[in-house]
Parts: sequence; C-alpha cells; structure tokens
Amino acid sequence: MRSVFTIIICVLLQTPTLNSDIYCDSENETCTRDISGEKFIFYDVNPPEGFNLRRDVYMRFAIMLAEAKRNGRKRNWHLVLPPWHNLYHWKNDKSDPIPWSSFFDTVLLKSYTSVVELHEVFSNIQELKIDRLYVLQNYPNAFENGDFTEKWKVADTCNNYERSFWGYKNISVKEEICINFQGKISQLWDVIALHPADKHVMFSHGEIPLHDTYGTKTYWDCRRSMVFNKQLIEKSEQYISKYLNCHTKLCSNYLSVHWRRQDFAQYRKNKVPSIAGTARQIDKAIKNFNSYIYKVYVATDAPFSVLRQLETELTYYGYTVFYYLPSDDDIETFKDGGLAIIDQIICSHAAYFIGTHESTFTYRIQEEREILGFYSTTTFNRFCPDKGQCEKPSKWTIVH
Ligand SMILES: Nc1nc2c(ncn2[C@@H]2O[C@H](COP(=O)(O)OP(=O)(O)O)[C@@H](O)[C@H]2O)c(=O)[nH]1
Ligand SMILES: [Mg+2]
Repeated sequence: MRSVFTIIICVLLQTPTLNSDIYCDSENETCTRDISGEKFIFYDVNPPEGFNLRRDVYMRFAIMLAEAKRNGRKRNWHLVLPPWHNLYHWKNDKSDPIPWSSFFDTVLLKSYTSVVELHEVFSNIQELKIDRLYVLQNYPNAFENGDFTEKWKVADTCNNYERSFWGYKNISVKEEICINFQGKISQLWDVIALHPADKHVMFSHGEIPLHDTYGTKTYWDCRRSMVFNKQLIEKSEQYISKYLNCHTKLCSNYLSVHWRRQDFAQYRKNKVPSIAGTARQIDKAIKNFNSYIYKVYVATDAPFSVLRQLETELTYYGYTVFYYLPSDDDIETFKDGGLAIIDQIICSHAAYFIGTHESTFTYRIQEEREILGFYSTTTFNRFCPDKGQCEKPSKWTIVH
C-alpha cells in the first residue's frame, strides 16, 4: 500500500519543476517525504554589491547548508538562488530578474547542495509568504574591547532596509526581525532556531556573515561546482581560438589583464596605475615572463576612449591588443552579466594574468586559473600604483 502511495505521489510530482528536483529525484527516501516538511532559505545582498562579491556570498550560504547536510542534519532544507536584479554596475539589464541558469550550469550547482531557482519555487505556488525576514546588521562596534568575537542578538533598533524581493510583487513577509550579527555564517542556524516551525526564512544583507573557513578544501569543493554555462564557455572559447589563436585550455601565447577602472580609478586614485604606468607594467611582465608573447587581452570596465588610449600605449611597445567587442546580438543574448563573464573566461586561459588589487572580479579569475591548473606565479599578479607602496597580492591557492 505504502509503495503504491509513493508511486502516486511521485507521478503527481514528476513535472520538470521544483517538485521533481527536490522531492523525487534522489533514490530512496525523498519520494516518501512529506512535501509540507520542506524548508527554504532565501537571502539577499546589499544592493550596491557587484556580481563577484555576490558569488562569494552564495558560497557562504551553500557551504553552510552543505556542511549541515554532510553532518546528517537539515535534510529538508533548500537554498533559494536569489535572481540577479538591478545590479549597480549593469547598464542594460535593469528590469527583469535574471535566473542563475543564464550564467551558471545549475545542474552542477545542484550537485553540490540542494539549491533551487526562485522561479522554480513559483512553479507550484502563486504567492510566497516568508515566515520570518531576518534583517542582518553590523554591530555598531565590531571590536569591543579590541576583540572581534562571534556573536549575534535580536537588535533593539533597526537600520533602514528597503525590501525589493528582486522585482517580484507576490512575495510578502509575516514578520521582520533585526539581528545584530558578526562572525561565522553557521551561526544563522541558531537564528533560524528562534522559530523552529518556520518553513520560509529569509536573510537580508547576506554579505554580513563570514565564511566559517576560507580557502579550505570545503571552500574549493563548492567553488569548483560554480561552472559557467555552456553558451558562455563556448562563446569565450570561440574568441580565444579565432582571435588569440589558442586551441587548448592552458594557453601559452597571450597575456591577459583585468584593468578595473570606474569607481576604482575614481576613489582609489593612489592605488591604481595611470594609463602609461599600466602599459609599462604589462611590458615589464611580458619581458620577465616570456618575451615571445606579443598578444595582450584587456578586460576592463573603462570607457572605450580610455581603453583606446591604453591600446595606443601598448601598440607603441609593439604589442597587439585584444578586447571583446560584443555585437548587438551578443548584448541581447548574454546581457551585461554574461559579457563580463566572457571577459573573465578569456582572462582565465591566458599564459600570464595581471589583475587589479582588491577586486573580486580579479579574485574569481584567479580561482578559475587555480582550477585550470596554471602555476600560481602566472596568476597572483597585480597592477601597482605608479608611485608608493605596492603590497603583494594575497595568494589563495587551490586545495584538493
Ligand atoms: N565586461 C566587464 N565588466 C567589468 C569588468 N570589470 C568590472 N566590470 C563590471 O563591474 C562590476 C564590478 O563589480 P564586482 O563584480 O563586485 O567586482 P569588484 O567591484 O571589482 O570587486 C562587474 O560585476 C562587472 O559588471 C571587466 O573587465 N569587463
Ligand atoms: Mg564590487
């Protein structure tokens, strides 16, 4: 009787939606599990934060869930992937929320831990009522008595938080609670335990909790599951093959740079080089590394006129400069987020890479290169300011 019942439930749920993913696809026990017992974590990130810090915030939440599951706990919990919406750096894509599948291979994300896209949540409900929205906020003084300690507490006063729910109009909240929070993300399980019956829990300011451990095997296992989707990889590899004339993953014939400008050039003037200084550093790096290289790929958020100035400088040194100029079709297909990823992929395959200090865009390229297996000396290089101190870049090498 029980097995017939199980089959009926499974057939009912076998749609290519959230249900089939979550409730029926692991071999034994999931099909018999009561659907009403499933629980979901939602999170959001401070609006001005860019794509690449958001990727790190995702990893913190995904690892928190995966580690709990690895210890046999939280089996009925799932992490909801917050759509990409209204990102500060994106000029073209301000309107519709963009799912993670536009950028990542979600089959691989799901193989790491139980994650679902928000639109999948809505494939079987019309409206979503979040049981508890925890608005995370920093303690007014992070270093009390000179020490940074792990702690959280329900706050007496709430900082202003504007709910946007990624443009979705059919999400509401039953109760909002402000939490002063500092330290490791796994403490959020204790916050969730305040209301054990909750099924839909959301955290805003997901960037406040920190990784339990950074740069460990656990970190890299999750990082390796964040693979870009096929279309983006293909598009980038076509470019590398056609223009840079490299047909393998570990290219030996071009150098790449991530030349972060915009807000970095504006607010950190004494930390980034001038245009002439940038060209000088690229020339020096090539002469030290392999003077046969003459192709330089530039990924940048600089205005086109500034990029052309750098190109002129580098041409003067005898280099051929490459950059990705998207067609109107490419812009439509890949959107700002995808175009930036194409830049990152092309940088990842270069023989030698120079990045921008303290840019998460650069960090993600460095990780990709570690995964590909480049020597770390070809990866952890940074542009220095024209004058003054230039700290060594931090080296986060892969752990298998
Ligand atoms: N296409 C492209 N976009 C870039 C480049 N550098 C920065 N951007 C854009 O600017 C944003 C920078 O924000 P973020 O990802 O947080 O990186 P960070 O601010 O450098 O740490 C990126 O997400 C891109 O949208 C680049 O080299 N190429
Ligand atoms: Mg940023």
